[in-house]
Amino acid sequence: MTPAPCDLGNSKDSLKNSIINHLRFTLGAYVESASKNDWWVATCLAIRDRVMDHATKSRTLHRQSGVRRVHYLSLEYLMGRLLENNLRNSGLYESTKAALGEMGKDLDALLDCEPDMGLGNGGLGRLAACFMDSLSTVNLPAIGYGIHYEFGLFRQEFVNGKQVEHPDAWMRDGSPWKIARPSYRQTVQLYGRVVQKFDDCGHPRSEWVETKALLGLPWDIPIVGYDSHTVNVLRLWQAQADEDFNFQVFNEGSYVEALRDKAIAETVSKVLYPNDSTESGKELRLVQQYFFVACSLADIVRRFKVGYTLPWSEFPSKAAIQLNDTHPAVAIPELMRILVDLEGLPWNEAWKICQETFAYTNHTLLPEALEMWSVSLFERVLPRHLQIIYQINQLFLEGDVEAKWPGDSEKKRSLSLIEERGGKYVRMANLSVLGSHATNGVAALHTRLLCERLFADFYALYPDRFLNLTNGITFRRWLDVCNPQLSALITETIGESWKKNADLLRNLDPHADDPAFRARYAKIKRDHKVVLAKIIEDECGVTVSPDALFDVQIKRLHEYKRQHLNLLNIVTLYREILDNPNADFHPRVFIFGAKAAPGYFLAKNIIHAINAVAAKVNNDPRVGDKLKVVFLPNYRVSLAEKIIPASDLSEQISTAGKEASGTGNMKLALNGSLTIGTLDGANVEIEEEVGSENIFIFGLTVEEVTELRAKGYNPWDYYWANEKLRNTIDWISSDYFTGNAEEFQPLRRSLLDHGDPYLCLADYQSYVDAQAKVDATYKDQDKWVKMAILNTARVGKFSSDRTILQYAEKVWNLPQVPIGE
Ligand code: GL7
Repeated sequence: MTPAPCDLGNSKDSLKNSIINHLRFTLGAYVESASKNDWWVATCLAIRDRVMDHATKSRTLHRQSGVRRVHYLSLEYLMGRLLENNLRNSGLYESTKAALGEMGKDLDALLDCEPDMGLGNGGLGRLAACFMDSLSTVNLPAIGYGIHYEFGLFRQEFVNGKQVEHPDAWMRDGSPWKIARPSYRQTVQLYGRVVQKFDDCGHPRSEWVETKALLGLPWDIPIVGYDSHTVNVLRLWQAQADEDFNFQVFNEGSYVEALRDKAIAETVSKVLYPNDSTESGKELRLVQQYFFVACSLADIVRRFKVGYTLPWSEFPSKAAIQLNDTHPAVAIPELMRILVDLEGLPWNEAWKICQETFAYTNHTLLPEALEMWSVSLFERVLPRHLQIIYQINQLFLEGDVEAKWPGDSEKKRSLSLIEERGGKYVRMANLSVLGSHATNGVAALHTRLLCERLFADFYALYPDRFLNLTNGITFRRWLDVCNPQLSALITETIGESWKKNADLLRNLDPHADDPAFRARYAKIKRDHKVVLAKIIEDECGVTVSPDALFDVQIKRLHEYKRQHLNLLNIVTLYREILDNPNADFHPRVFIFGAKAAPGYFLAKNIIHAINAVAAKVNNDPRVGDKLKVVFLPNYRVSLAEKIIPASDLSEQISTAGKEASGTGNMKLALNGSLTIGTLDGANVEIEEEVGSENIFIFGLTVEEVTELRAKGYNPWDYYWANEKLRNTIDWISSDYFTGNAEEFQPLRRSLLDHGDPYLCLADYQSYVDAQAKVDATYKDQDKWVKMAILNTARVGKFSSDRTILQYAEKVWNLPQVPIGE
């Protein structure tokens, strides 16, 4: 008997029925007495029902049509909240709001029930989330693979101005978006040793034996595209023990002992490493990387085997695999192991398949962020993979490298997959370049520096493998969801098509000259500032005026991002206000949001310094409303969504050559926040797009930085030559701000005694001058609003739809596959 189809219509009444049904039958609650959280869960489930059918349809169509799929491997996905995004993307926002409204519930209030899905550290993880949105929107067959962390990035609190970390139990109550797929569970091996055996034909085969086993349970999260029926999935692996517990020990009465292994196994997917750009060498991290890579590859291979009866040489025509940084690079030796050891392919054939399958995105030039694993650790955890890496290396050095540079041992040293100086390490970046057919940087400048510096020798060997794919952001979340008022004004002015073709935003350009349009645009900004002022009041206890200039720096806390340069300017302004109370200075609120890696001492010292300066400035009656400084705790995606639409000025002030791209810069510019920034990362391209008259560029260029360093940079020269700078640094490191002159000595020492590695002092005056220009410009509100509108109008290039279509064309060779109703 065919069951009656359930009513999954999109009308208000259908949605109402679905929500009520979920309240009653899934949650066991009555409409009259259900909690706010129950309503939120029931609403998510009603939407999920409508989405799941399309997920199944997408998967079936992708399989039946036999198209190539891309598999995005990333250790991080910073998804934030999903309900509003899914509602807006699927066009169900209005009907759901109406349905809930009829039942006396306010949708917007329910949205706040959702905990952020914070399975990432910063830009790299959020990029993966934006890419998932774009992949579904532009109808590309894709699967995202990652780890189902029980705890995401830590929750941050300030105690006496200092960062304190708390666990983020984002899914303590489960999540209505994820669906377990136990039938696709995988088993992963670890540790053990390798033995040489011979197969029935007498060929040698390596076998990995005496290993420990771990299970991977996949959880699927549907990814809803905008105005598209493609629903791809994000598949996250949860680690489980091989057996629930050891029966023998259990029978002897050691119940607790018996469960120990289970607990150890589960630590593998317990927590996201809270490091941004740094730190490797932790065994658990390597185990995490291999665990999710092995599960994902087994899943991809399973799909290839059940879907087709094709020779292995056709594998790359069905599966593209993108490595999001080097974190999943162990996938390269893992695929070799599968092909050579398990499937019996000759080495060269397997290697060709690998290179055709993989592509690698590099996200950083920072030397300390380039992953290296000690050979001894690698050998213990993944003995067979180390052998494979050695063999890849030997063939490479004796083959292509020797052919190009005969007898040149220096070249071999630099290109080797093994670093030999100061202990032996596996260089994951070199492995990634060598095992892929494409390596890309994430902004034009970054890619140029990859080719000229980091991978210069690889570039000389394989110039065609390198390309630039400038990052992007999804305009749905970063405009439509976080700023629906501006989104509506744009749609009213130029039509709706910009949501799928961001270049059309250029049609707003002429409206910058229309005073009526400017007034509406300015009002939307001010309304957001009122909302943010309320959040600041609630979170920081500081009253700020929405008429002040909101100056925003939101990003991870890192010396290269130079929050401390921002602080130097703030303290300079503070002093100027005290020295010259009648100066014509437009009131300003400096707003920070940033988490520091828990073990990054100087970053934490900088947070403390900003909070200490804030406490003084905000309570100094001589300053009044002219200057306020606030550090919003627990910066995360959902907070970014509130700050970005309310920002006037966007701080993108990294040392030139350090920020690979940046993506916050794009989000802020899109929402009409003008950039003050260096010629670093994607700032360079933002300037090209918006025009140099609509951005505040300052500071040394990459070439000037190199030159200065070559000459010998001495921060003391700047300190002695610039009285304002000297006073500022001395003041911060006095006892004025905390009563204890020792407190910020680490910061002072870094800036002076330790050589100011990120050149804050060298860029100080140029930054202060640029800030003065900002102040002067802001006083001319007509001009400022015009510049803001032109930023919104001209950043269409930075849509992640454009980025993803470039990946599809230039790297993955993927067709767009629209899914019908
Ligand atoms: C980063 C870069 O630092 C950042 O500039 C870039 O925008 C982002 C996405 O490509 O990747 N690299 C990195 O290791 N992290 C980043 O955010 C953590």
